Amino acid sequence: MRFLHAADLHLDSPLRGLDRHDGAPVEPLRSATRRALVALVDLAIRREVQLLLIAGDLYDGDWEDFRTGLFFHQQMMRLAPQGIRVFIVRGNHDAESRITRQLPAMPHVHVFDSRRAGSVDLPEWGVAVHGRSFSKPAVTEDLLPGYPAPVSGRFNIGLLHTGLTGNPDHDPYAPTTPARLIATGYDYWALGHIHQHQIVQESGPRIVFPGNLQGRHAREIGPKGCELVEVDHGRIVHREFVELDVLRWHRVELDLSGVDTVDLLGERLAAAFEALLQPGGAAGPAGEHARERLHCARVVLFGRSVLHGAEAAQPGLLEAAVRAQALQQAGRLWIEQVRVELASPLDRGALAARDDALGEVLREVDRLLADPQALRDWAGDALGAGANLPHELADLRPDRLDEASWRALLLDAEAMVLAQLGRDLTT
Ligand SMILES: [Mn+2]
Repeated sequence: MRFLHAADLHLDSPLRGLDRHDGAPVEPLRSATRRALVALVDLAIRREVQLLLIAGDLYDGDWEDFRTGLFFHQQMMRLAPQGIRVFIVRGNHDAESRITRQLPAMPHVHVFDSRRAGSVDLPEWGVAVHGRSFSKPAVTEDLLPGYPAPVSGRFNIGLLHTGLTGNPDHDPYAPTTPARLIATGYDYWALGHIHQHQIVQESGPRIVFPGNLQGRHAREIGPKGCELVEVDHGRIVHREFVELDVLRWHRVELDLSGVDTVDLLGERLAAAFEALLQPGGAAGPAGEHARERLHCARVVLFGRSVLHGAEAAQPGLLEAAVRAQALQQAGRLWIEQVRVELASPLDRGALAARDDALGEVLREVDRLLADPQALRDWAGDALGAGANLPHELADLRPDRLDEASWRALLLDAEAMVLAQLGRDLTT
């Protein structure tokens, strides 16, 4: 007997503003959760499983219209002729009270009740499945005490949407402990809610969060998919995590210490992107599906580099360099965001201590940063009141800028000075 365990599909999850990014692949982003579901159903058919388990948050929230529900129906109907049964619990995102629209039930798809835990015995496969849905989004009590005793002689599977003992990224819904899961005497706990793949316990019973099926934004990085489990005579004889995400999120952190030209930056980026997209690397195993996968990266540039000054002189330079390099990857890589966290290669502390004009400038910057009123007075003296600014730029008048803006301007100016000096001091 084989089964798939998936959770947190968040079907038709909205883009959360991603489509506003420059050059964003809007359609691939928008359809990703649907295509991952198609990949899940493909896998169920190809590997000839008997059961598909979905441990909550199948939907992201109430359907905008009936299309979301119809799409799910359409995919589930592909499983019916194969004799594959589907078992679902509702989670906080698709709790009974949240989903107002409804479609007719499908005979091979069982959604567990939210009022009490229920069981379905499947003697033909030697399996019993137990579960309970969320009635409302914020379930704060432990749902476990209501779960039925294991059916003797069966491989007992429990479905539960739970924050378990707590996770900083997720609401602590339906909290419970591994010890209590173990005490039920079940053989497998199919959990959902935590979006990161996590094997809570290898065996006795096996307790697993498969993670979400498809990452939805730049913080949900790495491979996403489901668990495939094979049971023989009541024992797990094989298990694997199968990557099903059609679009994968990455965080690329690049240390630019010693990288002092845009060309060299390009070389470093090319190497980093090649490594990322290489089959078997972060891009996942080789194969047809892997080649079709789109990769989305947030790039963080850090370290001490004179490029810090080049960026200060020409804001946007480094982001443009990163995006240009990503374009070399033939449409397989989209840069979601570039974060420039570079520092000047010069030892600022040592420079500020110098007994010359440069040291004096840096000491003056420090003095102004420490004293908001002094900064305001100095800026007023240096720039005047801005009376000559055209009307449409009135927001930039010195008397209208807040303290944070002044500090940012001052640091930008310092970066430009140091960049110029950096060139002089390092050549
Ligand atoms: Mn959830």
